[in-house]
Amino acid sequence: MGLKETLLEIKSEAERQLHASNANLEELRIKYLGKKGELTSVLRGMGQLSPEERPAVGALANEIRSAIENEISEMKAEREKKLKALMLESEKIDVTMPAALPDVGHRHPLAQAQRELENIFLGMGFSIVEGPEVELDFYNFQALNMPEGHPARDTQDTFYVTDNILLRSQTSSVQIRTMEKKKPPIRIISPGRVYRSDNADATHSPVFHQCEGLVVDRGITMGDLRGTLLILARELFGKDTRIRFRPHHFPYTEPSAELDVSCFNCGGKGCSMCKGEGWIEILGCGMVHPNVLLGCGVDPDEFSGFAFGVGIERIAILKYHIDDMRLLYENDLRFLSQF
Ligand code: 2NL
Repeated sequence: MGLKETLLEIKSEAERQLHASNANLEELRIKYLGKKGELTSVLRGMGQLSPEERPAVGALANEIRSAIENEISEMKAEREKKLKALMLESEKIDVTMPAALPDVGHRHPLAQAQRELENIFLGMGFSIVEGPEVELDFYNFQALNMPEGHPARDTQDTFYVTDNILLRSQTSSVQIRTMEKKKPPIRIISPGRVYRSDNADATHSPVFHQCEGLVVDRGITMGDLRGTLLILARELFGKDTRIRFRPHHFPYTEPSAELDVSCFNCGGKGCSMCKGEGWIEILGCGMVHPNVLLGCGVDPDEFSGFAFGVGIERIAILKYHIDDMRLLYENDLRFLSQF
């Protein structure tokens, strides 16, 4: 067989292989057109031809080479186009699809209760004041008419940093600091975290939250205290809520009282919520003791004031029907998402 026939044979074989299904185009390119490829080795044999034959065979070889070359690059381009179309189809993004919404949380029930208290008092013209949780013995006890050795210190036993520095057991310390700095009229609440050396159970926690209130001005009476707390009770538990004072004792108020609200569950008839009493205790209060005013540089002959302290956990538990305070600290979303 002459070179010409060999070339034509190569051409038709190349074409057959290229059009076989799943032909490996790169492999075939190397096989036919590469340095060690079939066309190259044929061209190497050109030396045996007579000078007259060479141009025609050379031209034919070149023609076949470029035909195969073109065929392969066209097929490659075709395949790439198909692949791209396939990818465009399969990776299509529908920008009109609704977005995956992030999980939206909400305020912790304790924070909700605190906000509610704050808003009620802001509405009555009170300001919100904050202060340190690590406090001097003076502001937590002495200034509140509880000198060293006073028995009431035991009921408010807390955690000590040194003999003189402790974690505040009530936010009254913030109000003492306010009275020291600012002349009456004073109308403030001080919400915040407080500490007691208590073991945790359904109704106690060594860390809890309190909102204290203080009003000092000329002519402030127990009537102002009652009116303020009645508004608080009605805002918290409904407009038909009634209140009553029960006599009590705190070293920092005189007289002192505990405040009950009529049961918001039964309206006062007696039920499981109020343990048959018709009344539920919600806070402690009283008229600021003259010794406390004097210690802060406020003249008790010119000014008088009332104060109260309410546990924020207590309000949250009552309002949201929570039966164990510890649930408020566990941060279990199955619990929290219910409020
Ligand atoms: C409670 C209720 C109370 C006060 C807190 C207070 C603050 C100042 C002066 C006088 Cl600066 N009193 N706060 C008054 C009565 C009750 O808390 O059950 N405490 C153990």
